[in-house]
Amino acid sequence: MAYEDLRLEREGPALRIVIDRPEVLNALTPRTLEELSAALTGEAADPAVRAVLLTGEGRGFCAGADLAATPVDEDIGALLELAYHPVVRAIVDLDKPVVAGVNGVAAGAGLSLAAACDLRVASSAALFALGFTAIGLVMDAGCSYHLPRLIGVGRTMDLALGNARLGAEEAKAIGLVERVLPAEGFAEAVWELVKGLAAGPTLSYALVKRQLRATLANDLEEQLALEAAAQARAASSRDAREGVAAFRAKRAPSFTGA
Ligand code: LHQ
Repeated sequence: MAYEDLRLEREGPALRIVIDRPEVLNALTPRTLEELSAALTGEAADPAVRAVLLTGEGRGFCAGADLAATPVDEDIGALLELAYHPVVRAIVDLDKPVVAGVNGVAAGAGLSLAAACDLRVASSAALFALGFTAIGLVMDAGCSYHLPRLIGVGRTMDLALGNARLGAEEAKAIGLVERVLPAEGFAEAVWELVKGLAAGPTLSYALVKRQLRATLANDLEEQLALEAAAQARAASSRDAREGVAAFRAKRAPSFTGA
């Protein structure tokens, strides 16, 4: 598919999806969202792709809904269901790691997308703000689901009502991002990190993703059952055989994702 608002770059098993509207800090229009959905369920779902980087061009990661192009006086509920929710579901449903490379400002639904990803790696120049209530709106695009799971209900409430702008280190301190990398060379460094994940045991990563996505809704017995089933599946994979053989032979494993 040809994209207007995105750039897709593939290097072996790693796929980089760049939101490419730097003049508006990569704010989201219905077309951008349609393209994100297509890329995440199309190119990213290719079994040969084993890890995905979602990042932004220029000094923004994503400034949320494009407030110039989004008809806020129309049926936003329908717009969310049609344009935003498929993107959130696609990130969650992909059976491989999806990393948000937060190169710059992440606001509103842009922060929602980062929160939906499996890992958040921020540039030291990144800035985080919910911003929804600053314009009289509420958290959307999965923000009220994912953010409390990452940072807790109290901190989410504080950020949602106060709209504080957090720098990368502050965001890391509260668990909103997992890693911070220097702004200089960020694009290359986060891409190396994703390429490393893409060379990993993809099935075991997918199963871990499922375990952790399920854990807060499960009780102990349900989670033990999920672990046993997932471990049985992982253990029967070629990568598990290779991982154990490599350990015994005292060499580095060579994973294929199978
Ligand atoms: C933008 C945007 C933007 C358009 C910067 N839109 N142009 C709501 C409605 C419907 C459905 C679904 O979901 C939602 C949820 C949401 O996402 S609501 C929240 C939307 N986002 C925001 O409220 C953030 C708005 N932006 C800002 O507060 C600032 O731009 C931030 C703090 C992100 C960055 O500030 P600065 O670094 O000072 O940059 P800037 O404000 O100068 O922005 C640069 C350009 O980008 C500027 O255009 P211009 O032509 O003046 O250079 C902005 O107008 C444009 N831009 N965000 N969301």
